Order: sequence, then structure tokens, then C-alpha cells
Amino acid sequence: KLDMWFTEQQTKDVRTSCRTKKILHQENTPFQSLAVIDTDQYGRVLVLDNIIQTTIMDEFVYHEMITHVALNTHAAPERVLVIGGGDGGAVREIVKHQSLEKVVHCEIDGAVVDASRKYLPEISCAMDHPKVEIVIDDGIKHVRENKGAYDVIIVDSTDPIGPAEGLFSASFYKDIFNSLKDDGIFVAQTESPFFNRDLIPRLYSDISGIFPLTRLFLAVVPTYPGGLWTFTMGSKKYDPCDTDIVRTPDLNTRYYSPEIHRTCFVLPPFVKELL
Ligand code: AG3
Repeated sequence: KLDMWFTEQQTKDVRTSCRTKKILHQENTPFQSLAVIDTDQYGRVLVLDNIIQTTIMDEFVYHEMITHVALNTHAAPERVLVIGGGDGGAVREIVKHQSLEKVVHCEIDGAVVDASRKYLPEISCAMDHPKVEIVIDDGIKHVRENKGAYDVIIVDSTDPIGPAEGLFSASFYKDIFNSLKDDGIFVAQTESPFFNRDLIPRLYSDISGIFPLTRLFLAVVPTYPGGLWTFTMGSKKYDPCDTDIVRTPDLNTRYYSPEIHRTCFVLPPFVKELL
């Protein structure tokens, strides 16, 4: 049998590979190359521009952490916006919240949504939920056109190269600030503390310049470069580190928990020194 491997070039000097059973889908969309592959170790994997976006093995860590930390920090999130995250994993977690009235899912590339619906049903399963509205559009444009509209905004982007570059800029964070209500919260995935040591401090200082409260938290996502991943939160009012803030609804999660909510803000010195 043919020995087939998918290789991601994680940095100029590092590549990692996984054995690939089957290429389920491959296309060039107007924005990027898209593939869904089936692997022995990770199960099905969504790949954009040759970069692993999410895998069946560890997607729960990332999707639970990019959503529940912010949603449980807010007193009662009703209107939530997801920018990017075309696979639907963040939306699947958001609809678990009782207070939710509507989640707008704004993804620039409709082909990602279609491929996830077809090949990643475990991840895309909430796309047809009655509270979900999928908008195929540019997130930068969407926040500019929707001022004061949201309780929580989640930026589930690809890496800061290619189509997502504009999602890592101070001007975008200002537009996000304006698109949030007076007690709104924003979270973005902000890459690896091992490999993105210039990016993280830049984003943290951009966000600190706009939001009264900025917090960085960590989670372990083995299929991402370095395995340890950062998320950065900007908040207008609520502090996610207030110990009394976490109500404990049963969200049926596998990584997130009230203890993880408290401890994910505890940073090792090599991460602290970035901020
Ligand atoms: N967003 C992509 C995280 C960045 C992964 N980077 C990498 N593998 N080099 C995840 C999308 C999942 N909804």
C-alpha cells in the first residue's frame, strides 16, 4: 500500500507529518486551497493552504476554550459573533449556552462551510441550529456595519498570513470594540508562545490600547505548532479572572471546566515575559 504522508511546514525550519489514509476532498477556493484528509493518528483533518486547522482528535480543546471562557465570563450572552471558524466548531459550543438568542457566523469562504458540512459532521453539527445565522462575508466589513450589536465576538482565524492577515490588526480590534455592547467581550486565537514570540506581544499591546481589560490564556492543542496555544481576550467590563464569575452550567465539555477557567490564565514565566 502506498505510504502517504501529509506534511505541514510549521516554521521556516520545522516540518511535521502525519500518515494519511485518504484525501477526501481537495479544491482551490477563491481565497485559499482547501483539503479534508483522513489520518490514522488524528482522524479527519481540515487543511487550509497546507496548514492544519482542526482535527477530530483535538478540536474540542480549541473550540471549547475559544468560546466558553468568554461566554462564561459574560453575565448572560445573548448575541454572539464568530468571525472565521468556517468548520463550525465554535458555533457548536456557543449554542450550548442557555442565554443565547442568536449567533451570527461570519465566514469569508463559503467553501469551508460546505466542506465541513459534508466531511466533518461532528464539528459542523450545529450549523442548522435555529439560533445560528451563517453569513458568507468579510468579518472586517461585518463588524464595521454592525455597531453595538454583540455581547461576545470570537475571532477564530487562520494564521496571520494570507486571508486572515487583516484580522490581526489594531484597526480591526477597534472595529470589534465598537461592534460590542458596553459590557462586551472579545477573544481571538493568538498562536504559539514558542513560535510566535513577536506576534503575541504586539497583539496584546494593541488590544490593551483599546480595551480596559486584556487577558491571555492557554490551552494544549497537540496538532498546532508547539502544542501550547494562546488566546487573547479584550473585555469592556467583566474580568474572566474574578473567581465568583464562573457559574457552572453543565456544558458537557471535555477540556473546559470551572477549574480550567481559573487556571488557564496562570502563565509560565516564558509566556508572562511576552506581555
Ligand atoms: N484556527 C486555526 C488556528 C491556527 C492553526 N495554525 C497552525 N496549525 N499553524 C482554527 C480553526 C478551527 N475552527
